[in-house]
Amino acid sequence: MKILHTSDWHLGHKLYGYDRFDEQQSFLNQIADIVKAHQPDVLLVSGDVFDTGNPATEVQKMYVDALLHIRAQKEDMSIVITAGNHDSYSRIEVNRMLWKMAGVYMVGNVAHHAVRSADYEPHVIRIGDKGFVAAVPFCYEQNFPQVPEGIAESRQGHFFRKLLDVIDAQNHNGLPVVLMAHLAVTGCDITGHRDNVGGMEYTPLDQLGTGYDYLALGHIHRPQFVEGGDRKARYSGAPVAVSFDEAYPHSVSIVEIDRHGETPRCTPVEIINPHPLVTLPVNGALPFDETLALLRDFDAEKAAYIRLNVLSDNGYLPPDCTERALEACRNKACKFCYVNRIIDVEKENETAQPTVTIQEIKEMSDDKIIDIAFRHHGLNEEQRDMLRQVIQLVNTEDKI
Ligand SMILES: [Mn+2]
Repeated sequence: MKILHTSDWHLGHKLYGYDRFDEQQSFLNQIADIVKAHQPDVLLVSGDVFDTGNPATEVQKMYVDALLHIRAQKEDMSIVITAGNHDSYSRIEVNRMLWKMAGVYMVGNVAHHAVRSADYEPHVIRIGDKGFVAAVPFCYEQNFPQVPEGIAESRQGHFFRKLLDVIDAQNHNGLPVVLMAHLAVTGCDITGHRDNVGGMEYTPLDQLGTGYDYLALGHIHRPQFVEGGDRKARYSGAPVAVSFDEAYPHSVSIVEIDRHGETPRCTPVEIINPHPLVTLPVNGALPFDETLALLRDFDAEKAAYIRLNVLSDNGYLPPDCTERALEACRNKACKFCYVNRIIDVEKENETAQPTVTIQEIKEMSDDKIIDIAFRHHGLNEEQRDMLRQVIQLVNTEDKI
C-alpha cells in the first residue's frame, strides 16, 4: 500500500491579519502534483484541515475544489480525512455520505452506539485490496466511550486497542494496517508550536495500541518520527509554517508498506512556500535600529512575511517602531508582521512591574503567566497545581 500522509493544513489561517489564500492554494496544487507523480493508493489528512471551526465560504470552496482536483490525479485513490482540535467535527462530517460516493472518507467524531458503547465501524476504512486505515479524529479523553466495568484502561487507550483488534479480526490476508490520530505523543518535538500556548497534553505512544504498521499522526507541525516508535510512528508535519517559530522545512510523506508486520519505507517530499516566514535577524536578536537596517536591505522582489527579533534591555521599544518597519517595507514584495520583543528576563529588576504586551501573553506558557501574575505572592506547589488545573479546565471547555 502506498500512502501520501499529510496533516495540519490549517486552511483559512491568517498570519497577523494577512490572508494566506495564495500559499494554501499553492500547497494544495503541490499535493495534487505529488499525487500525479507518485500515484498513491490513499491520501491521509490527519486533522486540522481548517484553522477554525467556522471557515469562510471561500475557504470551504478552496477545500472542496482542491479535493476534487487532487482526486482527479488518480481517480481510484481513496482519501481519508479526520478532524483535528481546530476543526468543527460536525462540519468535517456534514457531507460525509456524499463524499463517500467519491471514495473520500470524512471522520469527524468518535462514534458511539446509543448505549454509549463504541461503534468502531465508521473508523475502519478498507483501501480496496491494499490495506486498512483506522481513522481516529481528535477527541478528549472524557469524550471517548466509557470503558466496560472491570477494565483498568483509559477510555482513549481502550478505544485504540479495541479498534485495532476489530481490524485484526478482518485482516485475513495480512494486509498493511495504518492508524490515524491527531494528538501530541510523549517525547515529540514541539518546536515553534502555536498550540503549546495554554499547555499541551501528551499521550504515551503505548496508549495507541500495537496492531498497526504505520501511525499517521497529526497535530505537531514539525515532520518527525516519534522517538521510541521504531520508525513506524510519524508526524508528516504541516505543509507550510503556521508560526514564525516553525523555522524548518515543511513536507508531506510518501509511505510504502508491503505487508502487515513489515517496516514502512518513508520518503518526505518538501513543500515550497512561495511566501516564506522570515525572522530578522535569522538567529538571536538585535537592537531595533539594526533590525530595521536588515529590513531595508531585504530583497525588494522577495515575497515573504517578516518578523523582527528586537533586543530590549530596558523593557521598552521605540513607540513608532511598527510604523517605521511598515515604512521600510513600502515598495517591497514582503509584508511586515510584528516586532518580537526579546527581553533578558534574568536581568529584569525583580521589584519592577513587568511590561507585557497582549501578543507576548498569547505566546507565553501557563507557568510563565502564573509566575508574572503572582510574583509577589509566593505560590506554593499545591496552589500552583490548582491554578494549572483551572486553566486546563477552561481550555477544555472552550474547545468542546
Ligand atoms: Mn492540532
